Amino acid sequence: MALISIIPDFYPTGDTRLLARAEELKPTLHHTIREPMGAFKLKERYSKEKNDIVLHQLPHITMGKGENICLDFGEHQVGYVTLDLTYSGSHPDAPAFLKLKFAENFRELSENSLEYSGWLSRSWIQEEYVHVDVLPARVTLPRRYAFRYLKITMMDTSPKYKLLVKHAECMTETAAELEKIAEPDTGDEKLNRIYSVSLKTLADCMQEVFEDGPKRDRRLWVGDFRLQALTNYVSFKNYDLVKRCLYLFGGSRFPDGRVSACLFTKPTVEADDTYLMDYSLMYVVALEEYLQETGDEEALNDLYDIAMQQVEYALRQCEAGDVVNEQAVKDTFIDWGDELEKTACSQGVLIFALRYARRLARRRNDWSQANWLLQRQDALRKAAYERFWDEEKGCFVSNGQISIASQIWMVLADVAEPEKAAQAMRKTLEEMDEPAMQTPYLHHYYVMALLRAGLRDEAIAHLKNYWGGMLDVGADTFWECWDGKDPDRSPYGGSVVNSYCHAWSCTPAYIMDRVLFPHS
Ligand code: RAM
Repeated sequence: MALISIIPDFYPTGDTRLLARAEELKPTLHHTIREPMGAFKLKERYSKEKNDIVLHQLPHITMGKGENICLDFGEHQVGYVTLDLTYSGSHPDAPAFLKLKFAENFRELSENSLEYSGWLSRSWIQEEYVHVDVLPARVTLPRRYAFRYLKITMMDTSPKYKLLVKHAECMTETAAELEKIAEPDTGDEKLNRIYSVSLKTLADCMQEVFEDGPKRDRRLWVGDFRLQALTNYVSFKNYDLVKRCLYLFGGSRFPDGRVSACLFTKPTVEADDTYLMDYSLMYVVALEEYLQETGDEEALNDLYDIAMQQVEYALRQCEAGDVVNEQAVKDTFIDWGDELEKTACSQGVLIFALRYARRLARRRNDWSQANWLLQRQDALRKAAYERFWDEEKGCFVSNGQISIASQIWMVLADVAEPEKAAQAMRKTLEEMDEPAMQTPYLHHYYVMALLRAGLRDEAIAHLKNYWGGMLDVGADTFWECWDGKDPDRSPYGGSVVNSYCHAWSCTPAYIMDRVLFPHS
């Protein structure tokens, strides 16, 4: 499923007051210098076999035409790279022509980007061709990269000299201060590691906004943002960054007031012409959760109407019969994958968001709105139960399809009574394979639905199994997409553009801290 929305003559709103407030809340970025912890050569340019190099010998290892050296920075980095290059042999009589490839994990390092032909731009692949005219040289690359490995391939030199990589460093950049966070102590080694890696994932995505991924798309998406904000509350507690993002989304919207699914901040703040109904509803949820944490009256006053616009728009999509219409379903993301029938999910997200919208209305003492939202919530919940609950099958069925995603959103929306919710969720454990859940985004909501249905042990097991599965195959930050049964899976037609440090996978720390093992 390609998600490409192009609206001709799209002119998003620009609320200068909200955007000015967002600007004031811009975070300080912290920088650290990191050097490689190891190095190796790949046997062939795209091979998975490697020969290790003793690091202190690196400045003496020469590179001739076609040879490569891979620097291993030990863990995922986000930042700017500087290389000190020199030569051995005669004076260089031709430029050094290098290819630099940055990779978030080892798998990506040995992929040949020329084989990629997916629907997402190949320009996301982090590779550069560089000519160095004069050696020795200090080369500082202008782009910010997200990587653990840097492969330097000597595309061409001349027979008269060889290249030496004397030194390399990365100036990392993040709005988070990971070193100030205490080590987790869950009593379970795997959970501890999952906790730490989830915070490392979040830290690397915390830049001038909560980015979805520092490799790609490097921008604010509402669905990712809500999960980042939650995890931030149990860790870095950067409330201003959350507020900034709420104001950015509020400050540039669709002309009819809808919150865009994502937005650009450079060169100026501009909403993308992509609307996802579930994402715009997550704006409402994120605002209410932010207020739970901070009680920030200014934000409530400034953003309340915008939040209400989102639910009101979504509610207009289900005027006939209290079930979302086809357009709403088309506008709903939930997860990647074409096979998923999303009617129940779309309805579920709306009911879920109404719970938060009602809380907002109560905070604002807007009682008539709160009352109206309650009535709509009840009507939608009743309609959902009638339309989707299948007594014989003992679970929710969405237009003939039984999926885990439908159970998740019906359960999170409290559509069925607790016993039936538990029955439906148990069925997901036993017999619902297809359509498979594809991303940690949906897996997060899966864990939350298991917990809501009272299946705590199953939720913990899933957390360990799914996020732990990424650790088992070498993750040091959590990924955008992971399916242990299909490790090559990519929503984009090629895993070389997948992001391996992705915001929506950062929630295990939140789940452990707030839900599984809350501090007394
Ligand atoms: C992708 C991004 C982002 C997600 C959207 C729907 O492009 O990875 O994280 O929110 O899809």
